[in-house]
Amino acid sequence: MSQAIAHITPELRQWITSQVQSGQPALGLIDLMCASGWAADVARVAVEQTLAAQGISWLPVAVPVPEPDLTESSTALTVDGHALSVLSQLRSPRVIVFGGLLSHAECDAIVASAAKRLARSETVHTASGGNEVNPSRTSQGMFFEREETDAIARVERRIAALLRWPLDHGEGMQVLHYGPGAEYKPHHDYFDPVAPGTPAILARGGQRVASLVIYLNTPVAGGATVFPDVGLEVAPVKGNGVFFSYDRPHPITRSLHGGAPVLKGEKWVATKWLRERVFT
Ligand code: PD2
Ligand code: ZN
Repeated sequence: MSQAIAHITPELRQWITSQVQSGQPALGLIDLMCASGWAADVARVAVEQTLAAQGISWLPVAVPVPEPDLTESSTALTVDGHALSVLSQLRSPRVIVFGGLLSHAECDAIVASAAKRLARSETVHTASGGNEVNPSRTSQGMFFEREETDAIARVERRIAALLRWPLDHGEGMQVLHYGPGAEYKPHHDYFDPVAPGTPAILARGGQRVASLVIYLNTPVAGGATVFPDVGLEVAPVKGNGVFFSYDRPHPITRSLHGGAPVLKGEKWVATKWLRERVFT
């Protein structure tokens, strides 16, 4: 991807702009670039970013996304010897709620190793590509390195097998702790294609294409994961997880979601974000 970005020169942007202005549809333009030797990745990112930077309304191209194999059974699955269930699913947005994704012992082990390293959660500052403290996110959090502990590595292998997405395409697992009243206001997990800091973020593995939020405890009240576009509320239950994918960085995916305020007790979650390519 960094190589891809390096290829997007001002001359290329100018050529794309002139093609679009002379009536060439954006999708046809990507095909044209591929036919004349451009890598599909470079062509897609170059066209998307050139148009987005000019405020030209453009629906990004859909990409492949993680998805479990539910052909054998749509309710009971065994992954790496671990039995889990599909509690509910939705097509649009693509959402699957898994039961028993982690054992209670695995949840407790992850909370115990995360608890000592918590700091106020930050969100991505897309103008720069860095991070910032944001009032819309009042949890505390930390990131594990990929495969940092035995428990994390085992869970990551299970997630990779379940979602049929390579382990090295995942960001390090994030653990969040919400106290009473804490919440995460509705947002999209993909990176805004128009924001100036986005190319630097995409250089580390492309766009996010899916999220898996795993509940590490059961709050006394509140703390659901909500999908406002479709009025869906997923109850936080220890060991369960909510998976959702988005095949393009666009609200058409209906993947807007948030963490509702914790009303009583506390809430612990682990979030795994999956990228298009190897995350470095
Ligand atoms: O904690 C949640 O329910 C939640 C909600 C929305 C987590 C995330 N987003 C996230 O980690 O992206
Ligand atoms: Zn989120």
